[in-house]
Amino acid sequence: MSKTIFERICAKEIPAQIVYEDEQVVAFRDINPQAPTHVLVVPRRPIPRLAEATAAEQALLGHLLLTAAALARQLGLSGGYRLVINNGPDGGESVPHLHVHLLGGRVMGWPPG
Ligand code: DGP
Repeated sequence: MSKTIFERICAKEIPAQIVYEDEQVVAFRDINPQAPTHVLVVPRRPIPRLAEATAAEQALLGHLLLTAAALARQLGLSGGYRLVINNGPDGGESVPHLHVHLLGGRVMGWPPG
């Protein structure tokens, strides 16, 4: 199987504005930002999407969310922010590698599109 674009970013094979990384996750600026702050937090392990995550990934999923919350603090999103996980075609997922969108720096509308 060929690598996903996010695996290639995690491996530094293609450039991205990385804002955080550790042994489990990498966070980088979205190439097409939908808010003044738009960061993607991705597991290094290429889980295609949330629906395919298993109980074995429970700790990793928690780490993804806690990393997003820590980054929101670090990036100064004190007024609030939104986390989004798009799952499957109806959910608007375009890259088949699980990722959490961290969006902030503006007031979010509801319902989302
Ligand atoms: P989704 O639609 O939830 O699968 O979101 C995928 C996001 O990934 C989308 O907001 C654009 C972003 N993206 C796609 N390719 C690249 C890339 O090569 N670099 C970066 N930084 N972001 C990318």
